[in-house]
Amino acid sequence: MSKAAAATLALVAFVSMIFIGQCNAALRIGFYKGKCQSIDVETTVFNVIKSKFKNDSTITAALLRLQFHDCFVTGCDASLLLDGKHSEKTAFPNLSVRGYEIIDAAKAAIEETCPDVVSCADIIAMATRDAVSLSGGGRYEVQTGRRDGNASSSANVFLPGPSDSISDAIDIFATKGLNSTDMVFLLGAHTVGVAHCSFVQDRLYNFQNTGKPDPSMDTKLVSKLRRTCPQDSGFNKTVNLDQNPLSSMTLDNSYYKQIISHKGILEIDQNLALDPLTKDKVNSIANSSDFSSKFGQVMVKLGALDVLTGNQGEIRRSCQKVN
Ligand code: HEM
Ligand SMILES: *[C@@H]1O[C@H](CO)[C@@H](O)[C@H](O)[C@H]1NC(C)=O
Ligand SMILES: *[C@@H]1O[C@H](CO)[C@@H](O)[C@H](O)[C@H]1NC(C)=O
Ligand SMILES: *[C@@H]1O[C@H](CO)[C@@H](O)[C@H](O)[C@H]1NC(C)=O
Ligand SMILES: *[C@@H]1O[C@H](CO)[C@@H](O)[C@H](O)[C@H]1NC(C)=O
Ligand SMILES: *[C@@H]1O[C@H](CO)[C@@H](O)[C@H](O)[C@H]1NC(C)=O
Ligand SMILES: CC(=O)N[C@H]1CO[C@H](CO)[C@@H](O)[C@@H]1O
Repeated sequence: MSKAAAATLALVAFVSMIFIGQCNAALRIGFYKGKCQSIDVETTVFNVIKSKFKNDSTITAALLRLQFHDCFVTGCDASLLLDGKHSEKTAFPNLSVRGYEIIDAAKAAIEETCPDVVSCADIIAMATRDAVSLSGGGRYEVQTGRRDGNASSSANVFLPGPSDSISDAIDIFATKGLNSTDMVFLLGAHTVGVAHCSFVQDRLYNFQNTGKPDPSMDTKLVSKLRRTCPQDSGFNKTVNLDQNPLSSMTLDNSYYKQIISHKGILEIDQNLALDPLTKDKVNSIANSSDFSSKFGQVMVKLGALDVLTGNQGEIRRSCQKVN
C-alpha cells in the first residue's frame, strides 16, 4: 500500500470513528426529560409494563426476544414492528416472536399526552428494561434517543439458529460488535421464557440422525421433555428454557447452572456450557452474584446497535406502519 493510500485509509477510519461516536453520543440516558411537559415518559412506560406484567409475567421473555430480533436486523429501529407482506416479522425466526401488543399499549399511553415525540424503538428498550426488573433482574439505566426506521424486509433477517455451532454464533455476534463474553451474557436471557417442542424434537428422538437422543442431555430431562413433547407435538407445546422450576420465570443466573448440569433446552444452550470457547465464562457466571448488573450492561450494548439518531429516521405515529 502506498503512503498516500495508507494516509487516506487512516483518515477514513478516523472520520468514521467520529461519525459512529456521534451517532452513539446522541443516545443518552434521560433523552426525553422535559420533552413531554406534564408526563414523564419513562414512568408512563413503566406503569403500562407493570400492569401488563401483573396480568402475564411471561411478557419479560416476549420483550427480551423482541428486542434481540429487532436490534440484530438493521439495528434497533423498531423495523420488526412494521406490518407488511414481506416485513421482518414474517420471516421464519420471527414467527413466534410475541409482545407486539405490549409495545402498542405503551405507545398509545404516551401518544395520548405527548404525541409524535417518543420513538417505538425507544419504547422497546424501555419496556424490556422494565420487564427485566419486574422479573427480578437488575434495573439498568436505559439510553434513549433512537428514531424509527422506515423499512422492514424479511430478506434482511439473518439470525443465529438453535443448532448453530458456538463458533458460528460468535462470528454472527461479532458482526454486530458483540464479543463472545457479550454473547454468553445475552444468552442468559434464556433464563426466562419457552421454546416450542419443534426446536428440541431432534434432541429428544433423533439427534443428528442417530435415532437416539442427544447424549449431552441429562437422561432424566430427556424422559421429562418427551412427556411434554411427544414425537409429533410440532409447534403446539412449549417447554421452559430454564429447567429450574423455582426460577424459570426469574431473571437470574439459574440458566447457567442448568446448562452445566446438562439441562440445556436448545442445542446452542447446551453447547455454551461445553464448548471450550465459552465454558469458562459459563462456569464463572454460574458461580457469581453479579449476573444482574452484567446482564443490564450487555442489554444496553445490544440496544445501541446501529441506531438511528438525530434527524435520521422518524418518530412513527403507529408502531406498525411508517408515517
Ligand atoms: C445464538 C443466539 C440465539 C439463538 C440461536 C436463540 C434461539 C431461540 C429459540 C429457537 C427460541 C425458541 C423460540 C420459540 O420456540 O418460540 C428462543 C427463545 C427465546 N430467546 Fe433466544 N436465541 C438466541 C439469543 C437470544 C438473545 C440474545 C436473547 C435476548 C437478549 C434471547 C431471548 C430469548 C427469549 C427470552 C426466549 C423465550 C421467548 C418466549 O418465551 O416467548 N435469545 N431463542
Ligand atoms: C392478559 O394475559 C393474557 C395472556 O396470558 C392475554 O391474552 C390478555 O390479552 C392479557 N390481558 C391484558 C389486559 O393485557
Ligand atoms: C467484551 O466486551 C466487553 C464490553 O462489552 C468487555 O468488558 C470485555 O472485556 C470484552 N471481552 C472480550 C473477551 O473481548
Ligand atoms: C395443534 O393445535 C391445533 C389447534 O389447537 C390443532 O388443530 C392441531 O391438530 C394440533 N397439532 C398437533 C400436531 O397436535
Ligand atoms: C463454584 O465455586 C465452587 C467453590 O469455589 C467450586 O467448588 C465449584 O466447582 C464452582 N462451580 C463452577 C460451576 O465453577
Ligand atoms: C427512509 O429512511 C432513509 C434513511 O433513513 C431515507 O434515506 C429515506 O428517504 C426514507 N424513505 C422514506 C420513504 O421516508
Ligand atoms: C407469517 C407471519 O407473519 N406470521 C406471524 C408473525 O408474527 C405476527 C405477530 O405475532 C403474526 O401476526 C403473524 O401471523
